[in-house]
Amino acid sequence: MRLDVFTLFPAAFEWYVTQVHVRKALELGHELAFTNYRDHTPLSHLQVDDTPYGGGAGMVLRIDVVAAALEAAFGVGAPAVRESRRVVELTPKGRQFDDRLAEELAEGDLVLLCGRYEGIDERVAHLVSDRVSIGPYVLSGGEVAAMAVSDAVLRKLPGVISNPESLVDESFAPGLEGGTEYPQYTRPAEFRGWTVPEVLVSGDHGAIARWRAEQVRRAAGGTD
Ligand code: 6GU
Repeated sequence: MRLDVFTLFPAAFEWYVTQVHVRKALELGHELAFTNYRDHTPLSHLQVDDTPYGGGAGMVLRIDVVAAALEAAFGVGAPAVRESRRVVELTPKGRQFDDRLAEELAEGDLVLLCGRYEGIDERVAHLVSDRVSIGPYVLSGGEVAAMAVSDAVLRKLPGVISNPESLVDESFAPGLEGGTEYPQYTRPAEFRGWTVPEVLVSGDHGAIARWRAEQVRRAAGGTD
């Protein structure tokens, strides 16, 4: 897939792109590109935002700036970009992101539009296919949300997680019927009197599997 992130702060992603699963995705031939809105602004003085019509606090990212950045990156009219890929505005007003949406977004090319300030001019609705939030709270910008979304999406690409076993039993995976993962322990077997469940050190793989399944059921609120 090709993943394009539009942001005023590409430097925010410098650490993120060094992560092993991101590098793995690139090795597998997937593409990751960052576009700084400011590099393509049609306005003078590198302006990208403006005061809100009707008054009020803060600044709003301009729609002409967002359109120019999309056009520079894709070489087609901005409204046409969503004909070939999902174009996602990251906004606290969006649909809440979840594992299923991560699967969906991993199916093709993807654009993530990060807002800043008070967000993007509402007319961005003409350019996007989706509006996505990562939870019911307000972040100062879309960058942290874009990292969360792209992290979850890249993990869905075949071969990005080298041990496919980690995906089978991962939280929310169908193997866990939408539940969260069972608890994990490692050495030491005892620390300050805190021990690990006996069954995990028993070597009885059947018993371990049953114990883990039980933990998943309990976490999901099951009764038996
Ligand atoms: Cl996607 N953006 C911002 N700015 N705040 C958020 C969010 C996104 N999701 C939750 N809060």
